[in-house]
Amino acid sequence: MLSYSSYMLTAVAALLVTCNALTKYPGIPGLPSIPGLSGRDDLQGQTHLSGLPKSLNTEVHKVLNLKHRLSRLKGVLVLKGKIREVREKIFASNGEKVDFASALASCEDARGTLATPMNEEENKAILGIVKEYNQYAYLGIKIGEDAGQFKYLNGIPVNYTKWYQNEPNGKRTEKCVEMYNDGSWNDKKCNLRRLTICEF
Ligand code: MAN
Ligand code: CA
Repeated sequence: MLSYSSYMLTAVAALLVTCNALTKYPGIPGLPSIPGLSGRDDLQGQTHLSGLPKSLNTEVHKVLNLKHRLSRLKGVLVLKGKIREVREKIFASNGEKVDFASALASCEDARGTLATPMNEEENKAILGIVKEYNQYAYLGIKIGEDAGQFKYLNGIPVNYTKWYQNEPNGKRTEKCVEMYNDGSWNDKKCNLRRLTICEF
């Protein structure tokens, strides 16, 4: 009993550690390695993870292969300007101008939500898309019904803002927020057509 559960613990720990190291792991057997990465740290050339039964070792390598493949696909999307990445977030647009509810619905249909800048870095990434299409965009921020406070779509009050001078000025009549093409924000009615930018 003890040996089986300790096996599983070792296996899970090894899987997590290995997955964690994967961003810099080019050493998938049968695949070309990435120049500039070498040495034991990145597991290059390691074909068997010690302490793992063969079947789990195979599973670990399948996961590593998938992660490696995903990071290459991500490279293609970044290269083609289809996505912008900020840490864990990915921003992308379908290029369509629609009202707030439709924009949110299309982001959610794609398993994302409307782009919601939580800091300057994210605001700049979204601004990049606004500039690329030269269209203002709705953000994932709405006025709360109660105190007229602006909130994220999960109901939490915003803790980063980039209001244009003298905004917000809609006095509860402008319940949505648009991003201008300098990255600043304006409270705005929700029924206009604005660029859809999602985050994933
Ligand atoms: C328009 C609207 C408002 C905005 C003002 C700024 O009236 O876009 O939301 O605050 O312009 O002058
Ligand atoms: Ca306004």
